[in-house]
Amino acid sequence: MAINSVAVLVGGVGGAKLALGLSKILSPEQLTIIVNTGDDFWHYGLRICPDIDTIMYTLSDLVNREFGWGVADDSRNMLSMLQRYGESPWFTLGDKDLATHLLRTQWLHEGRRLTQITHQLATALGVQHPILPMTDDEAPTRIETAEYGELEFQEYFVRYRWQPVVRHIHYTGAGQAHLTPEVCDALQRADAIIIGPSNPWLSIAPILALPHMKEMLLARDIPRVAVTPIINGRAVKGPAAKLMAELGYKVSAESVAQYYGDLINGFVLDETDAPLQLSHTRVVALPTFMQTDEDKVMLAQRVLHWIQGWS
Ligand code: FO1
Repeated sequence: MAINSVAVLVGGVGGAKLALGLSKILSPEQLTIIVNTGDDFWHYGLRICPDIDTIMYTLSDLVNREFGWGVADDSRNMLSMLQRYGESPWFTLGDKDLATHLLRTQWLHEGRRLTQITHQLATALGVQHPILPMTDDEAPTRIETAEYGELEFQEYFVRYRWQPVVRHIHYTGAGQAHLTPEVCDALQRADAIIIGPSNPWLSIAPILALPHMKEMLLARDIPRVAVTPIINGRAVKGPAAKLMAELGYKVSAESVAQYYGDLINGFVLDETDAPLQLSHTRVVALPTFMQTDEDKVMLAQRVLHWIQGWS
């Protein structure tokens, strides 16, 4: 099967790693990166879009590789000044990163769409592959916790370091949000869909919660492949394993595949994990743990090679 156009759905640091690998193999005409915006929020009057920026900084090689987000070699003068004013800032905004949020916020206030803004920012940083927000509308994910009731996503994730027990996740706003013409076009052109090794409940579900998204993914008979974020019952990074247990799932790659259900017809398991058989879904075991850029390119290559072998 020839693969000429891939749409990859991502959010967070794990998804950015695979997106980087794919971007090293596929041209900007062949790859579209569709990004979760459920994590986006307003903070000190600024619009922060963490997952978009993580992809943008990763693909432009500006990313802070230690954290996986933010800009490398950034300073924190603005945060120090906030502290002098008596604030206790819990969300780290580096001085260089701040420029991204300032421009984005100004352009949003001028009435421009997040899709256009993201294109302009990414292009200025030298990124050629299309990075598309899942929607131009605000569609915040909210987390219902045992300790604090309902929290904004970043309060749960950063302020409370994802320690509260999650009772429920609300994809607030997603139900009223609209798919953009750019996302629709990418999905209609794609001859393969890849779901990155992102947190299924926090990063991918907000994308899937958009009206018509699932129907669009299922509309054509093409490979729809998810890459596991769970290896040997553990999350590579972040709260995926803890969250799964709290939501009542067995913490395993199999649970991830079952969660995606009919939406996928292919699943990439880690090669060190127990073999898995799924009805109606092809399974392949590959080295999914990505540390170096070579690992990222290798995984992307092997996923594409696997899909190309489908009859
Ligand atoms: N993650 C943190 O754990 N702590 C932070 O202070 C933090 C700041 C931050 C600033 C800009 C940005 O683009 C991302 C940032 N992140 C931070 C990462 C981000 O909140 C999460 O990784 C995602 O929302 C989860 O996908």
